[in-house]
Amino acid sequence: MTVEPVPKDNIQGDVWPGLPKKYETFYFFDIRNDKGQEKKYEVFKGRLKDFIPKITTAQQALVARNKIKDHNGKVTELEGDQGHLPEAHSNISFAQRGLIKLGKLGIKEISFVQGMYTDLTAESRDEPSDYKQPYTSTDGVFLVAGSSKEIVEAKVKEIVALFGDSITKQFIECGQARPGEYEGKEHFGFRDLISQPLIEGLDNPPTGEKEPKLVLPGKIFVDREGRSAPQDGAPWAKDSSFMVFRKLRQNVLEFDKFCEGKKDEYHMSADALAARMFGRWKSGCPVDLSPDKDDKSLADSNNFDYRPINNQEKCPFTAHIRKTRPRGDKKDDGSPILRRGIPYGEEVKDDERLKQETLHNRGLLFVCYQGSIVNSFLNIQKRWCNMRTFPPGKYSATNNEEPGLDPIIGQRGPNIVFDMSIVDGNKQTVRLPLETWVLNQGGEYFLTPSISALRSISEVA
Ligand code: N7H
Repeated sequence: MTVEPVPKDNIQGDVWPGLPKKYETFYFFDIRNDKGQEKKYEVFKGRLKDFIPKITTAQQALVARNKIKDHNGKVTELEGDQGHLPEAHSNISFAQRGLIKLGKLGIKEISFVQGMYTDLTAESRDEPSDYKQPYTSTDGVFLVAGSSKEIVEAKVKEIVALFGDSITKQFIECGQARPGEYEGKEHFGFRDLISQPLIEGLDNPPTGEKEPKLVLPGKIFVDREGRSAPQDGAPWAKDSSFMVFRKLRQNVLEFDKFCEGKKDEYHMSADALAARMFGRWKSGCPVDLSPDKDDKSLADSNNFDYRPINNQEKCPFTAHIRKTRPRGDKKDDGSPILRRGIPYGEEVKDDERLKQETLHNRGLLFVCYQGSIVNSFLNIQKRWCNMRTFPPGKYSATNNEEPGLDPIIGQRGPNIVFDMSIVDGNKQTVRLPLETWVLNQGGEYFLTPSISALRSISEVA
């Protein structure tokens, strides 16, 4: 049976295939009342109608990416010199409180309805003090991505002028690809955004035997085949996707110092220890395919599945990429997310190197899209990364102890030992105590409406 494909002109381009981005601004806004009219937002709706044709759809993003590819010979999310293609692209997303103002009710996704702050401070391990911006009063966000700071800033100005007094700026977050040889790498120095779920009807099927299979479109888009959460109360939302935004600070010097400090005890180089924690070497090469050295010829490889699955000699059970996408450890790709993040903050500075201490805020503006936050992001963060017992059934290979937490994004909790099981350089299964190198700075859940959903939202009563 063939799956009905999601129309590329009905989805926003950052969801799929991803907007080309060297620089990106997230402009968080509040929707204002019509003048003198409480709880009426018709002016905003009118402006939104004018904005819809300016949104970069998936179809247009594909064209833009291909143009860059032709220009450079290659392009990944963050790679490639786009210096000669001065373009900026915009998308828009709404938090639940924005949709309520606009009269668009019926979304049943519980996490989205209550928002990230409530969801993750009440029922998971975020602390209220993590939230450094007023995320709990944000109605929506414009996402503008492009080839340079100037071009993105000009586009933001254009959008702000279009919406005029129908919105108030709350705050902005800016990300940029790292410079020179570090382009495409995040601040710990690892290449990011190599592996993404491939979607039936949009992507070509994987070619490698061990690569994860295509996922049904309903895993990423609302009300499509394979849907993880029915949205029958909101038929207008078809083809939309839920966006998770999370600002994650990275303490790079502390991470490096830890690996250097532990290398002798674990009988491997600092780079090898770090690679074990991620599941890939800095180049991107999977440790499951090359456990002892970084083989750059495998930097793009996605052809691995951790089999035999009750063995962690090559890749620890709790390595970041194994926790977040267990491949052979699970029957199917149960919680797929399309990751579209970008680094923020400046490169590590001399004063920090001198003190061996992080003094400036830098990290990742983490963004991911999915058909259900509960079944994807939340499941990954809360039930997999934060749980010592995941993946299950590994006791015989971990000296009858629990596998441990995700060393990169696992969050400490009361009475929880923060460590992981690992096979050291002498082939001994031992515990590695962990420190916190990634610190949450807050975020929010959004709906990235399809173009048809945006038209429906913009209908003036
Ligand atoms: Fe992770 N990093 O940039 O160093 N991540 N991530 N992530 N992550 C991955 O395989 C990183 C975070 C996933 O398909 C790689 O494409 C950092 C959150 C998933 O095999 C690297 C942070 C969540 C995958 C990083 C961070 C995820 C993945 C290897 C925080 C979800 C794909 C590149 C600051 C809750 C797994 C690659 C697969 C890969 C990094 C956060 C999920 C290098 C630094 C919050 C699903």
